[in-house]
Amino acid sequence: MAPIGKIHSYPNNPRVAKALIAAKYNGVEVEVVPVEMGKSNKTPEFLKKFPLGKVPAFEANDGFTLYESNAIAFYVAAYKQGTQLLGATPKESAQIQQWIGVADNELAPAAATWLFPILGWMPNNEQNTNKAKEDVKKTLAVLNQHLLNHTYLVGEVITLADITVVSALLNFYRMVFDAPFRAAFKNVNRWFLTCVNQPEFKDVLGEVALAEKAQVAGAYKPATPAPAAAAAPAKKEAAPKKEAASKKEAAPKKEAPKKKDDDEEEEESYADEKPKAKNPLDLLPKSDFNLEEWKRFYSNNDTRPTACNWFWDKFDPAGFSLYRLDYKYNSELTLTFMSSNLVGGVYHRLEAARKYAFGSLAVLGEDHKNSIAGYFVYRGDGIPAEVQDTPDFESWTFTRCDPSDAATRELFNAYIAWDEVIEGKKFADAKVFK
Ligand SMILES: N[C@@H](CCC(=O)N[C@@H](CS)C(=O)NCC(=O)O)C(=O)O
Repeated sequence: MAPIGKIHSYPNNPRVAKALIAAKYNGVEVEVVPVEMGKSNKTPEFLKKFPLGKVPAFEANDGFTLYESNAIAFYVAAYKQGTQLLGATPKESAQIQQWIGVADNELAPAAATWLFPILGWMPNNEQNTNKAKEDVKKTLAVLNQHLLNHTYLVGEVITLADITVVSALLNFYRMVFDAPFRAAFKNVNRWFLTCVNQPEFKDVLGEVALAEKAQVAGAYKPATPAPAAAAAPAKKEAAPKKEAASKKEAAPKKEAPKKKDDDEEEEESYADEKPKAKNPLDLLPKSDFNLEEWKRFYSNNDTRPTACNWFWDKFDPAGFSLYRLDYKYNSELTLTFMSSNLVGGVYHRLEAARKYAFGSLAVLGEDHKNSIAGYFVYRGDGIPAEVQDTPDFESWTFTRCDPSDAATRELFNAYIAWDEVIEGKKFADAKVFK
C-alpha cells in the first residue's frame, strides 16, 4: 500500500504517534521522514511549506501540507469514510475535541515542566515541577472518574480522543508514574493499558513498559541532544516485566468487555503478542560466558575475590566486548546524589539493552567536584544498537578495552567491587546495571 503522505519529525515523537495510530485504524500508511532538529526543519525549502519550522509537519502526496499534530492526526483519521475515530454523532465529535483540548492544555504543559528536566532538555525548577505534578493529578482524577463508567473516552469504541490522550500520557507512564503513583488512578491505568495493548497502538508504540521507579531530574546538561528521543524507542522497548504493573492494572484483550477477572486479563494481554524479529545478538554463536549466570553469580557472592575471579576465568572476548565509559560533562555535576540519580536515569532508559549488557558506573569525588565513570560488558563485537539508540549515548565517551590487559582488569574489578578509592578518587556512590 502506498503511503498517503509523509510526516517530517524526529523519531518516536508522541505527537506523531497520534497520526500513525489513526492510520493503523484506518488501514492507511503514512511515511515518517526523519528530521535533524535545528537543521532540516529550518531550511528555506522546509519553511516555505511549514513557516513555523516545527515538527511534526505533514505533506500529502498531492502537495497538500499541514502542521500542528492534532490537525495532522485529524486529517489521517478523516481519511477513511465511516471511520470509528471521529465519533458517530456531532455530540461525540465535539466530545472528542474536548478530550483533545484536555491533552493539549492540561497534560502537554505539565509534561514539559515535569519531564523535560528529567530528559535533560531544561533545568529543573522544583516549585514548577511540584505544581505540574498536582496539575497532572487533577486531570487524572477527572479521567479516573469518567472511566469508572466508560470503557473509552467517547462512545463505545476507541476514537481519536483515546489516541490523543494516551499519546499525551505515554511518557508520564514510561518515566514517572510508578506503582504508588498509579495506585490512585486504577480506571485510568486499565483504560491506558487496554489502549496500548491494541494491535493498532502496539504496531506504532511497541511494548509500553510502565515506570518501575519514578525518574527524577539529574544535573542539567545543556549539551543533551535535541528531542530526538522524546519517547522511549518504540519497537526496541523491552517487554514490561509482569510485576511492573500491579495485577489490578491488567490489560484486557482487544475491545474486551469491561468486567473481567483482572488476573485472567493479565495472562491474556501478553498472549496476543506477535512474534518479533530476532535480535542479531541472539543469533551469535553460543558462548560459555553466560551473562545471566554472571549477573546471578555477581549478586550472590562476594565481589572480591570470588566474583572477580569467576568473571576473568570465564570471560569470552570473542562473544563479548568490554568498554570503559566516562561521562562527558563531569564539570557540570553538582551534588553526588544527583550524579547518582543521573546514572539511575541512564539505566532506566537502557532497559532494552538489559539482556545484552552488564556494567557498573561509579560516582567518584565529592559534592561539586565529582565525576562518573565505569565499565560495561556488551554481548557481541561492539556497542549494541539498544545502547546506541538511547538519548544518553552522546553524553558518554566509550573506550574499547583490551580484556587481557592486567591494568584494565584491575580497574574493572575496582568499579564492580566499589573500592573505597578508585583511580585516586574517593568512592561516593555507584549503580550496577544487571
Ligand atoms: N502544537 C504543536 C507543537 C509543535 C512543536 O512544538 N514542535 C517542536 C518539537 S516537539 C518543534 O518542532 N520545535 C522546533 C522549533 O521550535 O524550532 C504540535 O502539536 O504539532
